Amino acid sequence: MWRELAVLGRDARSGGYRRYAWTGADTDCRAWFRAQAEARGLAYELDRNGNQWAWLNMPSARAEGTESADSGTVSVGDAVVTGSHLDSVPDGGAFDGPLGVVSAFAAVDALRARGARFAKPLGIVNFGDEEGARFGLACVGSRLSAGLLTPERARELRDGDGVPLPRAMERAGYDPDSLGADPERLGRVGAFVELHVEQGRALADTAHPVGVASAIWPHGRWRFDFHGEANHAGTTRLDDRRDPMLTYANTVLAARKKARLAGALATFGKVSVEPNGVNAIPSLVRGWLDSRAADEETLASVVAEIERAAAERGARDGVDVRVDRESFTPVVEFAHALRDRVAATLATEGGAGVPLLPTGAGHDAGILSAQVPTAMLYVRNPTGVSHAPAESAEEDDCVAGVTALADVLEELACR
Ligand code: HGY
Ligand code: MN
Ligand code: MN
Ligand code: MN
Repeated sequence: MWRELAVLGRDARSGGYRRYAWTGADTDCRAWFRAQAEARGLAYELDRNGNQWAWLNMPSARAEGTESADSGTVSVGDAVVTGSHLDSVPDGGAFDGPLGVVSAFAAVDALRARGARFAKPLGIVNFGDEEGARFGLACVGSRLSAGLLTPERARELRDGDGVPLPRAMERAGYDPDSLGADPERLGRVGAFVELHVEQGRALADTAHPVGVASAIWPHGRWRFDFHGEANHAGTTRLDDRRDPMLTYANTVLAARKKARLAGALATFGKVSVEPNGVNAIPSLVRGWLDSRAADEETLASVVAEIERAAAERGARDGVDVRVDRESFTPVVEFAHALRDRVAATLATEGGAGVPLLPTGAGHDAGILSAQVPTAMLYVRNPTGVSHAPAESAEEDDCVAGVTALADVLEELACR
């Protein structure tokens, strides 16, 4: 199962993955998901936002305790759901996302082999466009379903070539008219457990192949537009230039300094330049800031300081700076009751506790946590690298992850 998936959307030169939402690689991954579901006799469903579901035992559309969809509120059903995403960042690793989906199917196989008897519906989900690599907003599928992204705003999203999200969906054979909150489907879910490769080195030097998530740092994306004046690289005196690249470069340095002082993170990982000619001073540099911190106050103040530094430098350079917040995800503290139950299930005999880890990485589990009790398991990553081809996980640790996930699902769905 892993091998079939591992060839899809892989760049032969870098060894990284380019599985962007609604592209051919994404379509191939979706076909793989559906085939895995059908091969196991699971009931396959595509929801209104293009998220894929596979049910071992289907919950009724209106599970016990679910209020009317018209009320707008999601109340908690009793289904236990696991899964993650199959899309990737540019040149992403093999595990971020797919490990959670493959482990979900493998855990269902393990539970069947154990002869588990399910007291509750059990489902597997593949959330669409988690990374936001194409349209700039992360977790589009789960945000739409949770009502945290309006269909109007989703329809305005465009990729780098100007293709609107609805057009991209249509081209991939999906109906963009159906986008919207899905309280009825989410209302079936009583617990969502996402398994994910660890994206740092927190487990790498421990004896633990698996950890449990405690919290997700608040994080967001800000677009910085630096407007200067295009001119000739060979004839414009340095003092006469209004060079936005200079302002941008100083802003990157300031971001690093401010983030370090505050114990936060700040990254400019994407930049575009106009007109992008070797021998012309740019007219516009557009850089995207990704910033994260342990709490929202720190994050807000770091970003404000970076904005201030950009404006001050812009004034010196004759460059006009505009900043737009493109997305923001508040802090997530995973539901304590579910987290503690998961941790207790995984504690070894003799009581060695499983590590509880906070992370700066965003996840669909974080988006859903506002409405559904969610928990996450992390599988050790020996390189600690993620969002790059060197992302890794040992086979034994992946097996330990599947066993842990199966134990947790059994605890939650079979009692
Ligand atoms: O960028 C993130 O934190 C996530 O992996 N989407
Ligand atoms: Mn990721
Ligand atoms: Mn991920
Ligand atoms: Mn010339």
